[in-house]
Amino acid sequence: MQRTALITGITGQDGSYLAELLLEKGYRVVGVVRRSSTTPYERIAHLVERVELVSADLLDQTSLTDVVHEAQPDEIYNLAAQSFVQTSWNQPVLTGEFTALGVTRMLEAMRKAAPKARFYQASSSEQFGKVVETPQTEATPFYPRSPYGVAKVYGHWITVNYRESFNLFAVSGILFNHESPRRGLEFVTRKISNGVARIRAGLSKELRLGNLDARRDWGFAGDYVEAMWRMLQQDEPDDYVISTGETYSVREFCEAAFGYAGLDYREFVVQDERFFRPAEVDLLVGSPAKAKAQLGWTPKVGFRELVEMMVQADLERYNAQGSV
Ligand code: NDP
Ligand code: GDR
Repeated sequence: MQRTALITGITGQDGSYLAELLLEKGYRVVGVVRRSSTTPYERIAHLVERVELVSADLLDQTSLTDVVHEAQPDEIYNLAAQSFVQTSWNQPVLTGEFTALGVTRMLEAMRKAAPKARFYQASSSEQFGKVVETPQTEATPFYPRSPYGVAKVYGHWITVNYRESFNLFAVSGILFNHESPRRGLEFVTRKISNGVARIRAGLSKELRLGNLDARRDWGFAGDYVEAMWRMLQQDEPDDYVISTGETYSVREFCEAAFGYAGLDYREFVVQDERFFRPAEVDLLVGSPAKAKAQLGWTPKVGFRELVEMMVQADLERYNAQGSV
């Protein structure tokens, strides 16, 4: 019997990699897209013939319940969210509606329309925020530092609560930063790889960034969607940290990215107050020990390989297109 997966956020970075993975595994993939006057399917343009796209919005309970009822999925991956941390200070209420209450709406949709399905919630290392211990594990208490982080803590606990209250197979994957050539242009890694390519193409002379000393545990998105899938194949629902266990600063990312293109980042990177945050998460590093032991998951792509993959993709894009 062919299995069916429903993905919210299929047009996002992770949704596109997850859809590829599930199609390879023979799933019927149903992707939720929200109504727009344009068609923002850039990341899944190569997949649109192979997936079913259905229209619903995280803000609208009826539309979510209807798509779950119609698709009758075996697995639901709730990836949709307002996912940019900086924006969450400017749009805190909307972030709460999408990123926090949106999870309850999806869980309600599943409870009413497909209670036997398995549910994955996209939780985040931002929940650890001002970390109380290092490295962070599944047992580390949360201390979020942005409206986004606060909303994700809600999403995490409502998932745990629905599992315990209604005996649903609902899991929360606490994923650390994961990047790729498909990362949105506003996130720091892609901003840097794109900035390097623009400078190489003669389109920019500098790259303006915020806090260069912030440290992150960066992995490759293609590896992380594999972990999501594995979580839903376990006998019992449980929560997992997914990370590389290594940490690098934004400065080190710049050094590697500009270096790969034969440039010295110190000649181009300018620190700009506009990109500093009202409250910062200085050092996030996760322990993937439980994921390794129970899911048999380890990241395949290392830091340097990730940086080079991203810069190479942007260099090629500018070469192919002339300018963007
Ligand atoms: P993206 O920002 O690339 O994608 C977000 C997706 O959510 C898009 O498909 C977007 O649709 C969709 N979406 C936003 N609002 C709504 C709405 N109201 N109704 C329906 N769909 C909506 O995120 P990523 O792929 O990077 O991340 C996936 C998930 O994982 C997110 O929940 C994120 O918070 C979380 N996460 C990400 C990490 C990372 O490092 N990437 C780490 C930890 C957690 P549209 O294309 O129309 O905008
Ligand atoms: P993050 O990712 O907030 O960790 O959230 P982002 O790439 O935006 O920031 C990482 C760190 O880089 C510093 N930084 C800058 N960030 C941006 N965006 N732009 C800049 O110019 C800049 N300069 C320095 C930031 O201060 C920060 O410390 C991502 C998202 O995918 C979330 O959805 C997800 O939950 C977390 O990762 C885990």
